Amino acid sequence: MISENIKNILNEQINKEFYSAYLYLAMSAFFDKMGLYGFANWTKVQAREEVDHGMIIFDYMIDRNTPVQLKQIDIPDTDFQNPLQVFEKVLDHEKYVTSSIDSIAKLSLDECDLATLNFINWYLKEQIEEEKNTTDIITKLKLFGDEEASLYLINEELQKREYKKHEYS
Ligand code: OFO
Repeated sequence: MISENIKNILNEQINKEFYSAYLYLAMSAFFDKMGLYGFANWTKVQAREEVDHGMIIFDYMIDRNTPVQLKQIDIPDTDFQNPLQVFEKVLDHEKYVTSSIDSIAKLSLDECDLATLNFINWYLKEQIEEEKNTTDIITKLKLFGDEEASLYLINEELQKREYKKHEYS
């Protein structure tokens, strides 16, 4: 049986994952408007992965016979100016999500809920990848992003990202 504290923190995390999807969709719309379709594609694919992250927690709670409480999703930040500034926001956001996942791991440990600890381990690994992918894009933007030709090439690279349903493993 999942404790009240774990139930609450998992419900909050579902909300954070769906907020992440909203945030990436807002970014995708911004890039689309700028004509940066590769950036728009990358952020839209990420939005779909965030929905998968939320659904994986949803399914875990159902499997553990724990009540799911869907909370209101905040309006995402839309103060976007240019690709570098947007990806810096992405990194800040993903660091915030990493700290929430860390809190779930810590609470699971404190409460000796080893099943949830084992479950959340997948998210800990996922966050390492998300922060790394974002940092790589920021590095490229800082090195080359000011030149139009380079921005075009980065945009082409981001266009290649394809959505694959994120499966829990
Ligand atoms: Fe769900 O990892 Fe990003 O936010």
